[in-house]
Amino acid sequence: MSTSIPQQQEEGDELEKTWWKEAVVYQIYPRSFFDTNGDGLGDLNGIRAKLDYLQELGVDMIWLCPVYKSPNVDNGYDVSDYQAIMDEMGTMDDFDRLLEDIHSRGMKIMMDLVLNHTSDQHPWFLESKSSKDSPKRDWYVWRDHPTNWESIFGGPAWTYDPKTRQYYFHLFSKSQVDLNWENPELRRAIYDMILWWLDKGIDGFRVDAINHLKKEYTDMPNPEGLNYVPAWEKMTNVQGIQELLAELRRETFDRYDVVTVGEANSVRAHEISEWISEEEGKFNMIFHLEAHEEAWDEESAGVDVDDLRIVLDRWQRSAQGIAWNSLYLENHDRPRTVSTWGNDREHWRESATALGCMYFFMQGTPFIYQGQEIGMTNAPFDDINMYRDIETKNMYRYNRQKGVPHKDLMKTIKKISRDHARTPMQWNFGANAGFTGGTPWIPLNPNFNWLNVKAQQQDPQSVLSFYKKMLKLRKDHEALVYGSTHLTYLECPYVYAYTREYGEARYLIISHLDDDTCSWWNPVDGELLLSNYDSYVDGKLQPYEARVYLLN
Ligand code: TEU
Ligand code: CA
Repeated sequence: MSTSIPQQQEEGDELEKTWWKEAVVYQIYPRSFFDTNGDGLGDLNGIRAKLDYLQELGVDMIWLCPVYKSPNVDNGYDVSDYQAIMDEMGTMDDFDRLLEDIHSRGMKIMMDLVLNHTSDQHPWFLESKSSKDSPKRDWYVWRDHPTNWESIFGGPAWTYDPKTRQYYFHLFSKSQVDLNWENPELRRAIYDMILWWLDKGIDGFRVDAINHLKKEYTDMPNPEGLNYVPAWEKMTNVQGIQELLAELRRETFDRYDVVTVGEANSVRAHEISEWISEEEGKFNMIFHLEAHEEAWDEESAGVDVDDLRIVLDRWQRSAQGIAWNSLYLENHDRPRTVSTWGNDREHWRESATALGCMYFFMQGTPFIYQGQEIGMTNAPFDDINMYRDIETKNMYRYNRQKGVPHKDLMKTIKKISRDHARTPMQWNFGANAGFTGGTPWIPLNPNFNWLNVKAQQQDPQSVLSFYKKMLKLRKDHEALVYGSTHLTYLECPYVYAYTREYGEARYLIISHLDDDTCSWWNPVDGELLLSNYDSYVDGKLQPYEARVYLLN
C-alpha cells in the first residue's frame, strides 16, 4: 500500500519569476578560499582560478565576503576604505578582471556591504575623532556618558577617547565603530559609495548586520549588577528602522536590476511583510538565524528536527505568495553543520548529504557556503592559539577574567567558534590541502588527508557529487524553484519531509536526520530522482537517508 499525500497548492499564490529566484549562490570567504601568491591568504586571483570548479558545481552567483581595504581586525568586516581592495586580496584591477571573468561565464556576483560600522582606521573616523568640532563628528556616535551596554563581541560597547574626552559607540569590537545613520550627510556618502559599486556592474549585495542600523541609547535594567548588560532590544530592530531602510533602498538598489539579501539576525517570520514582501519589503531576501538559534543547543547532540520543522515551516508559509526565502545551512559565522546538526564520525557522508537535501529544495534561493559541498567539518583545535577569530578570542579573554575555567571555555569554543567555518578550503591531498604554498593564516583541518575536493570529484557517491546532482535537479525542475512547500510525515520525529507543488506536479523530499534506522516508512508512489544510498531497505529509512521523488 502506498501513502497518499493530499494536494495543498492553492490558486493564485505564485510570485513573479526572476533570475535570482532561480539562482544558487555560493558564498566565498576569500581569505580561506585559494592563495595564488604564497602569502598564506586567499586572494581575488585565487577566486578567478577556481571559477571552473564553481561552474562545474553549477552555481549561478558568487557572494564575496568583504574584500575592501581593512586592517582585518574582523577579517574585512572592519572597512577602512569602501572603494578600494585590501592589499592581501589584490588590486582593483584584479577585481575588475574577476568581475569580467564571472560575467563572461554567465555567472553573477554579490558583494558584502558593511553599513553598520567602519574600521576605526577609516578616514571618516579619524576625522570624526580629531576634534569635537570636526564636520564629521556626528557621522559616528559620541557621548559624554556611555550606556551600560555590553558589546556583541564581549566587554563594553563604548570606548573612551582621551583626546576629545568622550566615548564612541561600537556594537562589535572597539575597532568597528558604529556609523550614525541619523546623520543625512553620512547617509548620502554611503549611498554614493553604493551607487559607485552598482555602476561598476555588480549584481547584488548581502547587507551585513542591517537590523542594527537604529539604536535606542538608554540604559538597560541591571538587577544583577553586571559590569555591562546585553542590550539586544535596544540595538536590534528598533522602531523607525524601516524608514531608514526604505530610503536606502530608494536611493540605491531600486535603480538597478540587482538582488539584495539583508542579514537580519533577530527578524521573525511575522515581520516578513515590512522586510521582504514584494509590496513593501526593503530587501529581496533576508538571512534570519532563527533555525540555528531554536533547533540546536550547544550541549545536545544533533539537531532538534521538531523545532527545525516549526521554524522553517513558519518561514515557508509566511512567505508563500508574498515574499521569497533565503535558504542556507552554513556561513562564515557558524560551526560546520555536519559536526553540529549531523554526525561527522560514523555517518559523515550520509549526514552531510541528508542535511543538504533537507534545506536545498524548499522554496527560496539556496546558498552554499564554501566547503559545505564537500562536507567540511569542525576543526579539532585544542589550543586557544590555533584560533584567530576576534569573537572567539574576546569570549575567551572576558570569560577567563570572570573566572570561567580554561577547560570549560575550550569545550565551548571547540563546538561553536566561527573559525570552524574559516579553516582553509580543502582542495587536494597535497601540502596545506593545495590551499597555499606558504604558511596558512589559520591552521588547516588535518582531515584534508581524506576529506578534499580531489578525493570527491571522481566518486559518484561523494558529498560533492550529491551537491552537483541537487543543483542539476533544481535547474531541471521548475517546480523545485517555484512550487509551494508543505510539511508531511510529521508522525516521524526525525524525518524532515515536505512536498513541493506546482500546477499538476508534486515532489516529495525526505531527509531522515538520525543515526538510527527509522521503521516508520511506507513505499512512495513515484519516480525516485535522487538518493544518498545505493540500496533500499523496504519499510525503513536508513541512518541519514535522503530521497527526492516525483510523485505520480
Ligand atoms: O554578523 C552580524 C551578526 O548577526 C552577528 O551578531 C553574528 O550573529 C555573530 O557573528 C555570531 O557569532 C556580521 C558578519 O556576518 C560577521 O562576520 C561580522 O563579525 C559582524 O557582522 C560584524 O560586522
Ligand atoms: Ca594570497
